[in-house]
Amino acid sequence: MKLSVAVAAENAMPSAFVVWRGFEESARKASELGYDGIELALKTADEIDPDKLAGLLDKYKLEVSCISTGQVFAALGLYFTHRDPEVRKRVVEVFTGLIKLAKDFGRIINVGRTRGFIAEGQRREEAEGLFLDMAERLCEVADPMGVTIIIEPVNRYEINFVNSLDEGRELLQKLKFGNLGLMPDVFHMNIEDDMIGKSLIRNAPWVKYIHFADSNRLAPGQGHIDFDEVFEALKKAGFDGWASIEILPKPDPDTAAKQAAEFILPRIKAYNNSK
Ligand code: LER
Ligand code: MN
Repeated sequence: MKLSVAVAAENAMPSAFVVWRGFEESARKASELGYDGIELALKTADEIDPDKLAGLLDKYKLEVSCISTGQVFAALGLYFTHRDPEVRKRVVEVFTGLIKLAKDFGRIINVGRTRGFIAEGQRREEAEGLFLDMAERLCEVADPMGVTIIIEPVNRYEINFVNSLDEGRELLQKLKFGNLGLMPDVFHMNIEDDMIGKSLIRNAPWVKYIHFADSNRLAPGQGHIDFDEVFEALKKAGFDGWASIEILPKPDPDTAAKQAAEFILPRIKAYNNSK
């Protein structure tokens, strides 16, 4: 398992849910704290110059763990279940750009709030149908580029569609693509899933990446999530992917990132040594 931290562009909106902003500064600080990579929260592919990014990664000995797309929803208002086909067309365009970028950086794209929601007056079946159609179109784009699309179950207070890992798995099982999986976030799982460990084990084949935050969304170790249970379950699930720190930047971004690294990195070291 490797550890990354969520970062965004300097000018990302307040709704960008990341620890640090500004790619160069974020990369430098992540590297200093011992992170293996950065998770890039982008709204469009042209927010970052691929050559500059490659240079940064090389300079700071980091990898991109994943490109995350919360800003596509929060800043651009684009999502899979939108009833307007023109909006869905734009979703495909924006995602195609991000998938092309992911081909060279991380090979994983997340779909969190961009999956959309069940709108007022919309039937669940309609939202689900739109979601499945969009997921299929994007898997077809991503598959030949070796990019995996991962769906993140998000708690009911943020969205009303795909809240738990079981719900996510049941939905994805309706699609016949190998480049599709789940991105559990233990903060959301603590609200929605029966037991974090049991759910991770039950959904093991679908778990491709994981977000770490504590129950209060502060750095792991600052709340009441049992991370020993999480690591034991991931071990039983045979997980060997990226974990990413996605927390509130409190009390300040540097302290939060340091607390997370100091709590999680020794556990990852023990986890990797116990193979
Ligand atoms: C995104 O990864 C996430 O966890 C959401 O809660 C952000 O709103
Ligand atoms: Mn998350």
